[in-house]
Amino acid sequence: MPKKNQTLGEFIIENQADFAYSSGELSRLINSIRLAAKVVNHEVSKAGLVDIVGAYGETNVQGEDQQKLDVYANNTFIQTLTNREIVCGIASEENEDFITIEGCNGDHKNKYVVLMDPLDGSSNIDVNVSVGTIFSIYRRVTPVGTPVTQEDFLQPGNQQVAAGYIIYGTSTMLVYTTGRGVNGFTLNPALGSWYLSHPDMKFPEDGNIYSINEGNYVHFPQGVKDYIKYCQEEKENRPYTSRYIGSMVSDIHRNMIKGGIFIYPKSAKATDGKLRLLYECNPMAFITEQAGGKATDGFSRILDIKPTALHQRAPFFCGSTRMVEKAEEFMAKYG
Ligand code: AHM
Ligand code: MG
Repeated sequence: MPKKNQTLGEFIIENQADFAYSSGELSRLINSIRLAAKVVNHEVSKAGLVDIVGAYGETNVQGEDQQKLDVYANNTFIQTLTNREIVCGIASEENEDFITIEGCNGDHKNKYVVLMDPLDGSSNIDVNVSVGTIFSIYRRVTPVGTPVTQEDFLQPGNQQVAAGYIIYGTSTMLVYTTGRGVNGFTLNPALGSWYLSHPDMKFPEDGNIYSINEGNYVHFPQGVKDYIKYCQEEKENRPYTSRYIGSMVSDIHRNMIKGGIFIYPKSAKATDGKLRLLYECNPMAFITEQAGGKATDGFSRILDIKPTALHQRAPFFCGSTRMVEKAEEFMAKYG
């Protein structure tokens, strides 16, 4: 049973058994992610000073090149993981292809691959709205001792050994799962320590918040249009509340705490939806299921989709189980 006020470091040590095939490698990997997250958090929190120190993409007053924050986050996570030689490969939403990491003396001995969206919702930075980092960890399927291949990254989400997100919000939180529930840690920026603030997080089984970009309404499938009308109907505990930040990590984080559904459906404009299966949907789906919620593409389980391309997209229905099931009922009417 997780203890309150525990630090993330203490939690990892105490829960070693949670890490499948525990050789310490996965613990070290999570440790590297928490370090990179602190570095990115420091930079994100200075974003409002951009007019003072110089805009991103320009040279600042110290003569240093200011990187765009999503590029900065991408480089920070990649460098932190690469320098510690604890993964054999990284795939990022920001990179066209995956990166192979050779390991010590080029021995390709490391077992894990990381897939990530280094700064999700980055269009929100300019207006001081929360953004997030999403990560997903798998054991490689190709033999240790050889370079990773695309096959190691194109595994269905049900093979994830860990997944998590960092939310750079009013406080900064790291929420993750290793397949035994979901725990949330809040950063104390003065000390640089993450404290267990949200042990054993659970989606309420039902909720009253729906999160969808209704501006795209005319392009949505009929099932989604009907579900939106259902949410707005004056009946039982409805109408529901509509909340859409446009930063998926924040929208799903709020819904996990309060009870709700997040939908990014396919549309006439985006025939497979917008969100990326490997970097966004799979990790959020794993966390959601581990928190007792449900994540589908409107018809079937996200985690059972066999990926065919690194940057493939998927429609995403995610949240409190009863709400997702209700949305699926409407979807099923139109096949
Ligand atoms: P990004 O990875 O380019 O930041 O896009 C993902 C984001 C999600 O966080 C968010 O839910 C969605 O895009 C918002 O898209 P839209 O503006 O189409 O509603
Ligand atoms: Mg994204």
